[in-house]
Amino acid sequence: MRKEVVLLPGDGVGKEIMRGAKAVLETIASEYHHEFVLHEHAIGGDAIDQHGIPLPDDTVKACENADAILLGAVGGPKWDALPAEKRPEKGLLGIRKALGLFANLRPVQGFSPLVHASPLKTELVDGCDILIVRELTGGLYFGEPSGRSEDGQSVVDTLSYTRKEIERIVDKGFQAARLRGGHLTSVDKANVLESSRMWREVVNEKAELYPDVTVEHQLVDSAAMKLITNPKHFDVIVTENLFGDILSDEASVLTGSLGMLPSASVRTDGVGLYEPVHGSAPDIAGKGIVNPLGMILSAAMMLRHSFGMEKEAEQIERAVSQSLSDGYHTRDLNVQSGKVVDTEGMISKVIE
Ligand code: GGG
Repeated sequence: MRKEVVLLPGDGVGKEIMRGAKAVLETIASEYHHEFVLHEHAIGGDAIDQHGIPLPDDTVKACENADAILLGAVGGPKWDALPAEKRPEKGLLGIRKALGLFANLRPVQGFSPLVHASPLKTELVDGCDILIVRELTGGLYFGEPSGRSEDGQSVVDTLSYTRKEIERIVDKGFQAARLRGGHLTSVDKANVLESSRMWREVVNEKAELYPDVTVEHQLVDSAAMKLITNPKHFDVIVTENLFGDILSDEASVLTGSLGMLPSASVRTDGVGLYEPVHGSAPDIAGKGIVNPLGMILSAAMMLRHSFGMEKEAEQIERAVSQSLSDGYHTRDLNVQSGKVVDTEGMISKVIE
């Protein structure tokens, strides 16, 4: 198969982890006789430095024409003083919006060699397998008005959703729960927020269409607590943009490191964007020590979801698991035994 893939390395550790994705794609291409044509474009702070804006038109065009997109990370202190609309993060939010990528799938799956890497008790995390389905193009991150008053003394952000936007993401949650044989937890803040009350109404309506899925509602505060006190309670979690962003970082504790989590941002059909859940990690950028596995696992998700390459995706996941079983890990993982390797070392082990 021949596939056109746009690479958006972005900022901070973005370029270092993208090396890992490129290396696994090259290896898969040569083993399975595929051709991945890789086109690199700028986004975030990198695009601000090169073109003065976080999301240049040619990046959007290239993404629209691609078969899939791989993104590293955006943001960093270098651009902190910029006004909100010019910041690197606007590039990431903008590409999701421009492509209509409303559903962000964040699997939280522990690799057994890392079961002791989590600060939580082993019996809590062993066998954990959760999918967080996060709404990605609405809510507080996009609502208008958003900004600061002229005198700088007040601020506003707006949490808005249309019923249609809620329906399509809730459907994604139910479909995912159905495929996984079952249980959906809808997370909201319906005791306080009007948007959450509509969210709950939609979930109850949709539940009738998916009688094979058991559904429960949880308030986000208690869901956050339960995620680390009883994580095995959860199978699929569906939630709005901000709650999903926060809960998925929290859930990464179950896997031992935020550096382990991949994600897929998709729409009903067409192009998908794949990126690790973590950000640009400016504190370790350029040191060659970042964990590349979240990025490599995102490339595996791309092969599976966008190209239907199940065998190839499984091979990458097995290679990651094998490298960890062989004792190799980056220093973000709190593993007592084994060998600490740098980013390149980890990439080489997976390729091997
Ligand atoms: N790879 C994810 C990333 O770059 N995160 C930084 C960020 O701005 N995240 C906001 C979000 O994911 O909505």
